[in-house]
Amino acid sequence: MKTTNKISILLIVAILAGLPLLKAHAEIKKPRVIVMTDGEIDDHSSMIRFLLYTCDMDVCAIIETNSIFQKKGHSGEDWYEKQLDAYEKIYPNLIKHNPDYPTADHLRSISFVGDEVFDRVKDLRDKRWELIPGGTIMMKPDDWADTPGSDKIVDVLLEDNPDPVFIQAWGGGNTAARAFYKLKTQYPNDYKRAVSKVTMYNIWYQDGAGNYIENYHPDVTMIYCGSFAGTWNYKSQKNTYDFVENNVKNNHGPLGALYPQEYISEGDSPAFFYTMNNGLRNHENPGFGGWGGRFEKTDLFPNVYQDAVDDGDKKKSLRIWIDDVNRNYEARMDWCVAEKYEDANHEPIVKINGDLDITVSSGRTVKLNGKKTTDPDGNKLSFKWWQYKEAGTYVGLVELNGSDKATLSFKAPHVSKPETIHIIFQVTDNGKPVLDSYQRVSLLK
Ligand SMILES: [Ca+2]
Ligand SMILES: [Ca+2]
Ligand SMILES: [Ca+2]
Ligand SMILES: [Ca+2]
Repeated sequence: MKTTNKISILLIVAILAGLPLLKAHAEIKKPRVIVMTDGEIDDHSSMIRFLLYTCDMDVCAIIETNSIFQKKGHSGEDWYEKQLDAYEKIYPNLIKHNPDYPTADHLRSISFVGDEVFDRVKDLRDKRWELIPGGTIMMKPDDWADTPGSDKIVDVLLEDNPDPVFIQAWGGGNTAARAFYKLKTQYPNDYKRAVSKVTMYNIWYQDGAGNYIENYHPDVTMIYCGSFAGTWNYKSQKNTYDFVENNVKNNHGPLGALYPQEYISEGDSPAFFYTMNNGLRNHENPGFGGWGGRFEKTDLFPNVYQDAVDDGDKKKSLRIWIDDVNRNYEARMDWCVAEKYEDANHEPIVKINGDLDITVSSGRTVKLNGKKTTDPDGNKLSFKWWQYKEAGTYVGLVELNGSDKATLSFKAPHVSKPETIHIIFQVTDNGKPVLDSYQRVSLLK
């Protein structure tokens, strides 16, 4: 059959506005997240950063668990309680910069202890290299006791809310495994609806839950992140001693003062970078890429993803954002102590005119207008449109006209089958520190 020579191109200019700082952005739905932390020392560091981004997410629960590395867990200690107390002290200041921060009492009300049973992980550390997608199932949670943490997961997933829930395993996933088991056996009519909402972002599989969930709960989207190692974990970022000393631990309030390490060391932070509401739409699709990295489907299961290898480099998709992420953190730390809004920097508010899902034909000129982008501090803005090549299926590079202007035009290329192209509109201010916001344009043709 003869194919038409006019190929349809779907241009999706998704609203990827900057972090929703102002009320004008209240319509953007914040990702619902559940954190599971094993309380390792670098989890303490990640939690401090996480707390400063709770205004950008809908935090449903924070659950303390164990892992094959922290076999007894750390809920019996008070590291987390101390952080919430410090957060409470800076809260009056934080809300001057973003009114959406939850109170410390609210966070306390959604904090739980989950699975910290030593015997379930005691023999697994030696087998940790087998705890990968497609690995052997080494446990089943059938006869385990429910925990306050697993029951909270059940409650959140049973809610009559179809929006995705992002469960982050900073440690083991046993608490979630038990929750999924309970849903399957005690709520069979709700089970599929409940677990289909879940994307679970795993920092490795730090117990037997990953391989169990892959096989027994295949409707759960599983992300296996191994590339945190070498990008965000212990000492993988060079020369961060001064950053931590000057921008976190000293003169930035009681929360920063609790940062337990002398350098940036946050192996688990990519799990919540994935749900950053920063315009990159990272969490809408594991293949999109963003602060939390980019992932490709394995051929083992329909809903299991692992680190994408971009340009032959598994760590590239996390590494390209590290500077942006840390400068943004520097500004958040300033919010802890800046008495007035004007005394700290805030991200640009990115806006692209018109429909955000656009269909165009091959050969047509696509015009995108980001002129309504503003900065809440009145900073000077610079613009960069760039093609996120790995995120799209189209292998070529598109010629972008005006890539350093607020408006962009380019010609939609001719294709022989449906393809996608992702264009990022990156807006950078000239405040201190310099901050970026983004908007993604995805072209389906
Ligand atoms: Ca405790
Ligand atoms: Ca951890
Ligand atoms: Ca500072
Ligand atoms: Ca600014």
